[in-house]
Amino acid sequence: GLRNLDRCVLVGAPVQSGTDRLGCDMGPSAYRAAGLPQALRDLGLPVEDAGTVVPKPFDAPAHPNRAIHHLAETAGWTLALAEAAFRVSDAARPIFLGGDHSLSAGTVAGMALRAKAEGRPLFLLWLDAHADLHTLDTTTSGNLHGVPLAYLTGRPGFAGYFPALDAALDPARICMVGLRSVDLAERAALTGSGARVHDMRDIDETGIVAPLRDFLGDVAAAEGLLHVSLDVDFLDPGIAPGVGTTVPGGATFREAHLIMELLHDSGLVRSLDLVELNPFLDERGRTARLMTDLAASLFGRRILDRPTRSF
Ligand code: EXY
Ligand code: MN
Ligand code: MN
Ligand code: MN
Repeated sequence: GLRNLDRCVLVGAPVQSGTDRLGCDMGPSAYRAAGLPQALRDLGLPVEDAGTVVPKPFDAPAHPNRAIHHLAETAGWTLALAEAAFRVSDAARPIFLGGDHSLSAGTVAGMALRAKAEGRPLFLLWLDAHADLHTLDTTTSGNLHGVPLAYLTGRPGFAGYFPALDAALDPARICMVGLRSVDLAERAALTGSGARVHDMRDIDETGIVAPLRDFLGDVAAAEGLLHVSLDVDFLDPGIAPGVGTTVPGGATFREAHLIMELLHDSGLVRSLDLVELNPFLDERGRTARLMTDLAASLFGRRILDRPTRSF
């Protein structure tokens, strides 16, 4: 589609209420310090800075699971980010600068409504070492960055504690890549869910190209739009140390760039989350710069010109 010609809109989402570490609220500044706006302008893309979202008040009762922290604050971010995403122009591609992965509860919900307003189904590519599929009842860490996909797919127990969803996301429209740390309760939810799940063993055995091309072909066939949610911990900690939940054996620099280039070639990407960067844990900004490079590849940066392949 013509998606690649639209302008980019940077939306600051300094959310850290989903983790029990501080630092993710410095993420948006770190992307700006790493030169993300200029890297996109260097590609000839108009770049608009929509500024920084602030959480809305959300009156949630205390939850019986006493491990959960910052529930009302995180639900307030979800409400604010869903509204911010829904308000994005149909001629602009938002890049949500996180902030921890709980922000995706809002951005994906809002983008699904935006896509619906444009008459298109929203598909989701979840690049992450983790499934983020805990419910408020199954989480043991109480960190709400581990629940966004459960909320978005309508798993039980969120009503009253999180904003009501317009519609649950059909797991058949979700592709997860990079899994290597999945808790028991999440495995049960994944089995038979209908989501396409590619853990790191799949990537090692079959590579990323075929499963990604297959998924993108289905998005194109459904005249859908794609939201990409890129968690820093999808990448190997050796190249991306600036994150609080590192898991050994992540994606390499080249695997990640290849995914971004295939996504750009598809012309299907509507929006992007860059999540879980914690600059306090980074090493002289190298993780912020890597994520900036990956975003530039997603928006079209290339070494050589080559014919793009339609899907
Ligand atoms: N599953 C673990 C938990 O629920 O605490 C780890 C979650 C990490 C979530 C990060 C954002 O990907
Ligand atoms: Mn995550
Ligand atoms: Mn993760
Ligand atoms: Mn905790």
